[in-house]
Amino acid sequence: MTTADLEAHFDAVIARRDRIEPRDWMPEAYRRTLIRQIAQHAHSEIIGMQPEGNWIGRAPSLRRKAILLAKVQDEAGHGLYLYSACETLGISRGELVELLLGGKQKYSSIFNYPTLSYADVGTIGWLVDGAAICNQVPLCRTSYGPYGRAMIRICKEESFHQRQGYELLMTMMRGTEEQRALVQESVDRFWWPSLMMFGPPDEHSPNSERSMAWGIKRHSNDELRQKFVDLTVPQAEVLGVRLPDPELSWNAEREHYDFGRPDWDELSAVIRGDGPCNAQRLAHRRKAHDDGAWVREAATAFAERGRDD
Ligand code: FAQ
Repeated sequence: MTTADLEAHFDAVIARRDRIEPRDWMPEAYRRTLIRQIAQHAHSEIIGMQPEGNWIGRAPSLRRKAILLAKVQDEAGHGLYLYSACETLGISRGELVELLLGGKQKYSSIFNYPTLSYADVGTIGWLVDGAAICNQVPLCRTSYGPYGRAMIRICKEESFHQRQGYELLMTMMRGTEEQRALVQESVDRFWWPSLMMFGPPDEHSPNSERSMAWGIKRHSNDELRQKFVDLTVPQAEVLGVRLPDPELSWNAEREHYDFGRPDWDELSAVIRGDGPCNAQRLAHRRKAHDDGAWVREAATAFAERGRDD
């Protein structure tokens, strides 16, 4: 087959919204875009263990501690499925980890914000996992097979995480005045950064057009942000918390909520590495990586011994 034939085959698979699989021919730019997005996604899951991990030792009951431990372990699992999906594109997990630790690949902006109170565990479940689900459910139908299949399982678990966060906040809202104030304060801090998780507005999203044409992304950043707002406002009403946006109101004509403009300069700064916790998150990850060197060495030695036997 000529390159033109291969390209035509690739284009036909994308046009009928079918899957590209690891052994199929693909344009180099498609492969590079997938590595960038899947790696960023995997790194987010791994770095994303830190903000909630901060509260494992201080969870208020054994039950809450067990739930939080299980949730943080799930995030590790998501990172591993995603690194595996990325490896099918011809890059190793070791290389991906080096790119993260060297600051050459990104992870989600949201994990550069601190978790200052236990209510943040609930808010992360409700808003951050909620935003992650809005973004990730369409990725189950992404054009690259291994990524889409990894997303199916991840979405099931994220949906459970979102509900545990909402249940935690609901319990606190039924508690004391002080607990309700903690929830409100936490929602005030996390609302805008959660909207920023969907990425820059469409007119400033350099990758969207190409990624949507290739079926990697099925919806634009702004479409998904709107969906998240529409789903979340009624949940906030049931919970009894105020979302910190004076411009938030139902638009009967559009049949969507109108909402204010996130601070895009803040998002750029956080993506650049100047967020409140960027340095701390990477330093913690580098230390964990160094501390775990003996485990990797032992596992490699064990695998080599197995080969000799
Ligand atoms: N943070 O042209 P676009 C989770 C970068 S969920 C940091 O719009 P694209 C679950 C972007 O990479 C969180 N960087 O880019 C969990 C690009 O960089 P470049 C992870 C951002 O790719 C919950 C540049 O800006 N989810 O972990 C962000 O088309 C609780 C221009 O942007 C995913 O990764 C950002 N928010 O769209 C875990 C989902 N936004 O070109 C623990 C998969 C943009 O310089 C606890 N990813 N950038 O390399 C996606 O859907 C897309 O990659 C977007 C960005 C929508 C994030």
